[in-house]
Amino acid sequence: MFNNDINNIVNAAISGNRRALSRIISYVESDHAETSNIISSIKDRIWNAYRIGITGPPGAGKSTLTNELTKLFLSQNKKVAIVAVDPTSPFSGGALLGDRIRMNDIGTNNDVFIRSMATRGSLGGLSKKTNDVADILSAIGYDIVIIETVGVGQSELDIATTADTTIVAIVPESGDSIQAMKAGLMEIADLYVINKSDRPGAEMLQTALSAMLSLKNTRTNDWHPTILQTVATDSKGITEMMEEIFRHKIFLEKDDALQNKRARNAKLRVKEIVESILREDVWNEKRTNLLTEEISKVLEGKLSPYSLAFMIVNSFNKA
Ligand SMILES: Nc1nc2c(ncn2[C@@H]2O[C@H](COP(=O)(O)OP(=O)(O)O)[C@@H](O)[C@H]2O)c(=O)[nH]1
Ligand SMILES: [Mg+2]
Repeated sequence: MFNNDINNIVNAAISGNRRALSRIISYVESDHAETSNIISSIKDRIWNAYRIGITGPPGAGKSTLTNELTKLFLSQNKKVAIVAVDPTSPFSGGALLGDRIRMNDIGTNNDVFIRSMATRGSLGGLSKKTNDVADILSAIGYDIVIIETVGVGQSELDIATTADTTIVAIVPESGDSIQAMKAGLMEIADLYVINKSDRPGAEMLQTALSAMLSLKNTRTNDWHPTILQTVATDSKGITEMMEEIFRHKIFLEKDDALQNKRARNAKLRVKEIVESILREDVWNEKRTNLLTEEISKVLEGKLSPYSLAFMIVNSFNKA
């Protein structure tokens, strides 16, 4: 594909052509060779949107919260893009049916764009693709990009490397497991939302969580995560949730904290890209052959795995 074509599709997407936008997203999702050109062509616009990450266990109400939050943003004339990342879903590209149905009332709005992303059985590259898609949606002109990820394994931590504000959604039933809550999750949360607080146990969870948070070492100037109770299905607590997001945004925008956070995240991202380039580079035909040819010596005890690795690395340096 020529750069011209990419520019045409990107421009069409910017002027509101949703099919063009879907096409660009499909390119980066399928690891299309043009991904780097696509992102390069929008590089001066990728930071335009504010990025909100929402993570938590399956069924916590992340999609319902996102839906309600989006309605509020729309009432403030903001354009909202939603990326639903579900590594547990076997689907790819298209919409996750359940999410699509529930988000139906916002799904038909012209100022909302919803995209589901799933992996084909592997988690690898998902955070890279999520970043790419978030960049594209920012560049296209969405004011707010919301990224919903299911809190399983690494994906919940990855979200913090994309989001400006990270929300961790939990439910009263999480109370028992709150002690076991992963330290990593505690590090990334800017805002805790106890959803389904129409159910028993919300107060107890709030008390336990705030006790845990008070044990954390923080400096006075640090952001102190808030805990909110919501009932997403009744739109309860959603205004407060939005206000907290804006309060955090204002906090970050003071003293360059947002710039610093984005710089930290962008560094991780560039590192990840460098590693993927090197990884692809390293196992070319020559090195793959070298590995195949010499592996018998390792089995015969004539060459250590380390020596062979160094041989391969050195052939890399000479290449
Ligand atoms: N009782 C109650 N149910 C809720 C609430 N929020 C969401 N739900 C329901 O919980 C289920 C899972 O919600 P969903 O948003 O899909 O959760 P996700 O998997 O985290 O995205 C759905 O049936 C929702 O209607 C709430 O505040 N209270
Ligand atoms: Mg969901």
